[in-house]
Amino acid sequence: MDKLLARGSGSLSAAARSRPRTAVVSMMAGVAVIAATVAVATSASAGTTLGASAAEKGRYFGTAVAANKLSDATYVGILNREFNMVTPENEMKWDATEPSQGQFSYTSADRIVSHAQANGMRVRGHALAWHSQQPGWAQNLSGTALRQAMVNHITQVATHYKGKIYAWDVVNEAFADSGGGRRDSNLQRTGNDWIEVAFRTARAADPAAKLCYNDYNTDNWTWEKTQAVYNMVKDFKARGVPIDCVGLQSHFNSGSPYPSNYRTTLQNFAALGVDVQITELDIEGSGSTQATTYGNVVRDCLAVSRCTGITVWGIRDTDSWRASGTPLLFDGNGNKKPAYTAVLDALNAGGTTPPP
Ligand code: G2I
Repeated sequence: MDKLLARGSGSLSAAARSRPRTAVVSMMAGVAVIAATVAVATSASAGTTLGASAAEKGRYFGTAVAANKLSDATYVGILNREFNMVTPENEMKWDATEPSQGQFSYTSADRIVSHAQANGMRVRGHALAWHSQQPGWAQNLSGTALRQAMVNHITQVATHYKGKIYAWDVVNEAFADSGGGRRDSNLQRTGNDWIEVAFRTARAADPAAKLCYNDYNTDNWTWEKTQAVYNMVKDFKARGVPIDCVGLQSHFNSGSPYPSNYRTTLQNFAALGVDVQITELDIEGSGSTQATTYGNVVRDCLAVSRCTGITVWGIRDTDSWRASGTPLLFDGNGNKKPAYTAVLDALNAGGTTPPP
């Protein structure tokens, strides 16, 4: 148990989520009875929800959450039952948190963080520095002024959430889709060191948060973009730039399919001495084909000891940024899809082996 808690695993959240069910008993009985009831409730939920099953493997299972859906009872019911990590889908981005320069706005993001804390879920922060979803004032800056604005933004936001974030996507999508280089952006034009400056700034503001580099199309080991990110992480580790994790977004579809070497990619990043997290998983398709791919992704993560968790990019297909591709685990009515069952079965396979 200590080991699970020390890793900050979902065992804590499984216990937390069992509390409402035990409330009546708790009022009537003594400490020993409460403890026994919690234990029974916890083991009863293990293996039957994504979060509890992932926790049994020393991992988390998360979802992107939109603050404006927290009033949707079906949505919240699934969220609270199945997940033990959340990522604000848009609410922590630069345009949301600093709409005017130096004026910070945390209402929507705070709502998600409060919901997570009240329900025993942890939070992945997304994202501190990104070329997209910048407020207009930042889009219009360049050079030293933009660099200073980025540093101030990271300092302010990471300080506001200090102690509440399991992992930050410090920098998002900084590499070009082809050619093996950086993506051109206003941030890139402030100097090639902008990424390491972002990581050092985040570390100074919240030393306990894991600091991640997050990107898409970095799943196939043979792709130039994957190699480019790998080389940056290797360089950061060699030079002592503070980086703790790599996020593979893993948005899969016919143009960017699940690659057969995905496990190799996870293993190779992990071998650099960073955690690997699947941060925005969605897989377009339906039925058994989609379910098989979801199961493969879960099995790949479980095969790599430093693959510490999986986050899907939304709850129901209708919540997805790619809704027409029906890429998620629940249908529009909130019913479990075959993909859900494949994920749960993959998480439960092999019994209750201890976390790696
Ligand atoms: O594009 C999928 C994801 C790729 N990786 C980074 C993620 O941050 C990104 O998430 C998506 C959100 O799922 C969308 O919800 O990021 C999009 C923006 O880049 C989000 O879309 C935006 C719309 O473009 C806006 O028009 C809208 O106001 O969502 C906003 C809030 O609903």
